[in-house]
Amino acid sequence: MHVRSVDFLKSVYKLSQLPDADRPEVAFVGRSNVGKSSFINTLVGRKKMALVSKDPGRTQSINFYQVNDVIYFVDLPGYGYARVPVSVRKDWKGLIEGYLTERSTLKAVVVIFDIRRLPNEEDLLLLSWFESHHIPYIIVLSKADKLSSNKKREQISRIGQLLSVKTEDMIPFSSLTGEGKEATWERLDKFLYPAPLSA
Ligand SMILES: Nc1nc2c(ncn2[C@@H]2O[C@H](COP(=O)(O)OP(=O)(O)O)[C@@H](O)[C@H]2O)c(=O)[nH]1
Ligand SMILES: [Mg+2]
Repeated sequence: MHVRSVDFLKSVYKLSQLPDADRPEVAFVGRSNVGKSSFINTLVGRKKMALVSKDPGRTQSINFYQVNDVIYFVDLPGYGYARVPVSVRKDWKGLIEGYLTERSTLKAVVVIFDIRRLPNEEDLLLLSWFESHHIPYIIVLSKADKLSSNKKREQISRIGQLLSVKTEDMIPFSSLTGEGKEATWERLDKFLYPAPLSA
């Protein structure tokens, strides 16, 4: 995908504020600090498109961006904050789960894990939640430049085992080197523009 334009559209705090579901969209999710903003920025070739949130304890929004005016990129609030008050977490849950289950034009969710961390129970729950709701997802392993190639292979294999995902189905990514950018777009394009069933 050649990205010609990226424009911030709006921040959504309630389901009633969602923009019209009139084009294919991809959503991005990951823990705070996993490299989600850097990943999105690298993908679209912009330095500072995604908003960088300084305070994960505050209520966050779902942020919509238009890419080439034909698709939406949707930046979801992070998950997995032990310090967030229960009431705030409930609000997020309602907003994010409502969005993910009801959005007819959502083609795939990109789930970002730090390649150096082993996924925990919460990460596994997130993926099984996607499975049970038939929401397609892509796994990206961020900060791949931080590991040697041996260590990287080892880590990809361990993460794959834990998640029951084939190693080739996960994309090692680095916003520093650009590794994984093309592979991610190839995968996304298939979800955004599926081949017609009959020619
Ligand atoms: N070495 C390296 N650092 C990264 C990479 N991606 C993000 N970071 C760093 O990780 C920190 C968090 O990144 P950010 O994109 O703001 O994460 P977010 O909180 O998930 O949006 C920042 O200090 C980034 O510079 C990467 O691919 N390689
Ligand atoms: Mg961010």
